[in-house]
Amino acid sequence: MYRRAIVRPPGANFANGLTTSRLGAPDVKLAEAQHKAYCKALEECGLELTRLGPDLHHPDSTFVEDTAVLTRHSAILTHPGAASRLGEVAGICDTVRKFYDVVHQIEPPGTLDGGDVCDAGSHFFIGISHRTNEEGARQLAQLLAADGFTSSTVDIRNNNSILHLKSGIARLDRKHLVVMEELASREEFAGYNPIVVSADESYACNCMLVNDRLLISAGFPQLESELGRQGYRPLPLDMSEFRKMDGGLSCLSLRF
Ligand code: CIR
Repeated sequence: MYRRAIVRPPGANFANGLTTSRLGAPDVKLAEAQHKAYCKALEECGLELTRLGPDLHHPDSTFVEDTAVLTRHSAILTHPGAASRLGEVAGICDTVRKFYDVVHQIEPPGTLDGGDVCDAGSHFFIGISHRTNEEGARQLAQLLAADGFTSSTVDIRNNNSILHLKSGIARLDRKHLVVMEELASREEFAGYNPIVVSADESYACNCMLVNDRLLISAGFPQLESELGRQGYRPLPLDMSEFRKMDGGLSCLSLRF
């Protein structure tokens, strides 16, 4: 069960953030409205929100998930792989310390984005991507191991359509993993019943189970109905403006 989440709305310069998508510039007002709806959905799932103010020094700072990995034992502040995002960590640190006595930090030359870290219960999948390097993954694995968690890496550097591991997978529970076609046959995920997402709905892989609801991007009917068939309760949210900046549902919050 999650009880809390940390969120930060997009700032007026959100459109100046990093992106590889060719979907055009985001409409900042619409992004703000979508962010409000996202926060409301988290509250409907029973979470108490800590709402940070917009950070105009960092246009990507609404994607708070990349700045920390929060487990039931400790918080691990990351060292993001994009230079323009490094300063975001200082902006989240004090908030994380309010909730965690034990706070670690990924140190250079390690780089790590929270979007590459998939919490699978007592195990963590760590994506090696163009943002998270092997040294960052090694440091995280060591910190997790000290708390009794196991971990394994998943190299996604050849999967050009995804920025982070969690752009392509979502672990729902002990049995179910939502996974994009390209990653579905990876041996790392043997042991799960894969819910394979077709290439045309791949963006929707980044969904998240928050207590009794499954938050999913709106506009992906095949995955939404499949999840319904499997007994989940999908709660669709419009993410169009965040998608334009390569962001998904999970990136917009730190849940714990
Ligand atoms: C970036 O390129 O870093 C941002 N524009 C998007 C980050 C999305 N975060 C995530 O998937 N965890």
